[in-house]
Amino acid sequence: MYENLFKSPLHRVFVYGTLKQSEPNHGLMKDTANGYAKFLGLGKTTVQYPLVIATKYNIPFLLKKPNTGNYVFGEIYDVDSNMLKRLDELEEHPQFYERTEETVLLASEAAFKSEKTFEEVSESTKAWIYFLPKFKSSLLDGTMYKSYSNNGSHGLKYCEKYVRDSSYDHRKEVL
Ligand code: PCA
Repeated sequence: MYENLFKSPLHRVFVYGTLKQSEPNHGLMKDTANGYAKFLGLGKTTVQYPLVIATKYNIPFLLKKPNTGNYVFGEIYDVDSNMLKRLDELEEHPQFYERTEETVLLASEAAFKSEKTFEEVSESTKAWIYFLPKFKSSLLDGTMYKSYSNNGSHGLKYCEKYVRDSSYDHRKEVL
């Protein structure tokens, strides 16, 4: 498996939604059949963006509207090209979500637990983020989160892809 690292460059990804640890799509990143993924630490955006939960499937979206919403927390991984391809398939990049490379802060989990601020214990790095580039402006009327959890007090449980109604186009709710 590691020999693939010689063939495949690594790509740094900031995940903020269902791909995080303990969230519904994290299994995809843990499955070595999909490629390689190494957890580097916690991440925080250096620009405010709206993080919303939308559609009847309760999908988290980071909206490409800088300087609106919050500095959003997530997790940062280095992944190989095979894994990146799987992530792109899941997020339907670039037809639905679109990933762009952004400057983010990276902190080890241990450092985050100290008394210091995230900014004090983190370093700046570039990472790919899956955004919704174009969206209905009504999405900005709802709650904007600082971080995503499927089990949050919002009660908006994510509906996984395999149980969705194939005749229903949820994209119409947000595009
Ligand atoms: N998965 C991607 C984008 C939104 C989602 O649920 C992520 O976790 O970053």
